[in-house]
Amino acid sequence: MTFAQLESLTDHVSSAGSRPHRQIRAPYDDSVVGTVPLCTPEDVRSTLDEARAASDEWASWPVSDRAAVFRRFHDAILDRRESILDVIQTETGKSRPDALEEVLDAATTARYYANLAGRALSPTRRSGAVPFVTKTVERSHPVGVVGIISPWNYPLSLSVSESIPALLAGNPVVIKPDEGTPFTALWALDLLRECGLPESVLQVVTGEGPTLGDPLIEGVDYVSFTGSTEVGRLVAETAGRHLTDCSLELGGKNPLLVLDDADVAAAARGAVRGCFANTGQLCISIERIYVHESVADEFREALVRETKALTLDAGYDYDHDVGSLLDGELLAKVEAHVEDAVEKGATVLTGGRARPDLGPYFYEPTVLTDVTSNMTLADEETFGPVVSVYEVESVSEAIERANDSEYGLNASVWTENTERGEQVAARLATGTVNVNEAYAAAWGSIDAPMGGMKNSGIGRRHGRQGLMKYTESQTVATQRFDLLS
Ligand code: TXE
Repeated sequence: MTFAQLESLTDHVSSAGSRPHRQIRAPYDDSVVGTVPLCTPEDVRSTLDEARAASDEWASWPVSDRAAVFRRFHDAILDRRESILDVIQTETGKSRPDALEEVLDAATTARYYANLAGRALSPTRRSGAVPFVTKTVERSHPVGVVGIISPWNYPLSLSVSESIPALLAGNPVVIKPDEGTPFTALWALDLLRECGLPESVLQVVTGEGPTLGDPLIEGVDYVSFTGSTEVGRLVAETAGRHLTDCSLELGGKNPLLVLDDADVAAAARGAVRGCFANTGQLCISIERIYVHESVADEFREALVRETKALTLDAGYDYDHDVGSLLDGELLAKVEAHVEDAVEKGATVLTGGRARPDLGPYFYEPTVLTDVTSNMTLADEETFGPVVSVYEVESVSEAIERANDSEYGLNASVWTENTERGEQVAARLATGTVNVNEAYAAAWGSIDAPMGGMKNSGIGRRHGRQGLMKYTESQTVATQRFDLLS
């Protein structure tokens, strides 16, 4: 898409013309690809007023009419995928296959919730206090206006896909995308309006999180946040002061366990996908591997071979597996983590260096060993293409070390005995566990909840929970005294 086409998307942002603008850069080459308005707290408040004014009308739409919008969106986004893939890649620098995952996620989410909403939102008969005399019904009402604060790593999935269940439940939504990656959400907003979504029902405010966060959280009835644990705490504090419900999907330091009876070649292939998908900038990405000593040599060798086989480059085609990091700040963090580890005695098995010849923020997929607890990356999230491999003597040790983290988002277990894998899964303190897969089984299942334990967050997305969190349940119990007399 051209500069002018991207800029025209900002017509959807309230007060767009009159505000200072921020330049948006393409990570592949650091070129400026467009500018977006920096909205003010006042813009957020007026956008929320507009959303609130649209609440009753939107809630009065039959669920089947709301669902029809998202069925059209499902088909439309797949038809126009080449265009949205270009936008996602332009502003994130990710590879084409990684961008495609987001588009498929948006389409699947639209279709899944369009099918589920009618059933899930229908009034449900419950047991009455006095059987036959009390008719007790649970109803699901929209929660009100929903605010979504989303990060840059999945600019479509974590903003627009997340808005779909909220909208289907009858709520207007205001999205605040990450300041550096706003065009994806604006592109999808444009398409949703074309598919019949009324203008005030979904809106996007662009600008800085610290400026727009509080006015957004203070003015909504539910906040969905995805981002860092640090900012998640601030969001929860503000929401708590206003007794506003929220869900938070935060960081991770996700472990992968290779048991002594694993198919080692398959585990290595799975680990490579788990560690380096989206250049490691993925909340459920694998950053720690615990491998049983009896298969450790074979596993390390296979992991290094598979990692070296990955292609790293810029390009708007399907020729490359791994793309760029987002920006210089993230590159500096990845470099600092690896340098600190190496200085303290870690060994680089492959990778371990930036690739300025490919673009300003490229970093090679990196496998480390000899990592010890005094190194920053031992427990801090790197959020880049870096994984540490540790040898363990037993399954119990692997489980104990996997659970020894402030985070609890995702885990992976590899064993030829799937029953054993499920037993290990039950002992892992993470919101999702993939047995003989690294992350795709849980991420790919739109019908099952995903989210974090411990400092990885509160609440779940996907599945029935991902819809019902955007509702208030109301119990109506009607007594029929005439039946008693
Ligand atoms: O996140 P931030 P960043 C982790 C990852 C990454 C680190 C920092 O480790 O390196 O967080 O990333 C908005 N009130 N994850 O800086 O700052 C901001 O504008 C309200 C894990 O991008 O948390 C953006 O829209 N909102 C993660 C969103 O919060 C505020 C994904 C996320 O930004 C705000 C991303 C404030 N005071 C990062 N300050 C995952 N789980 O996938 C900022 N924001």
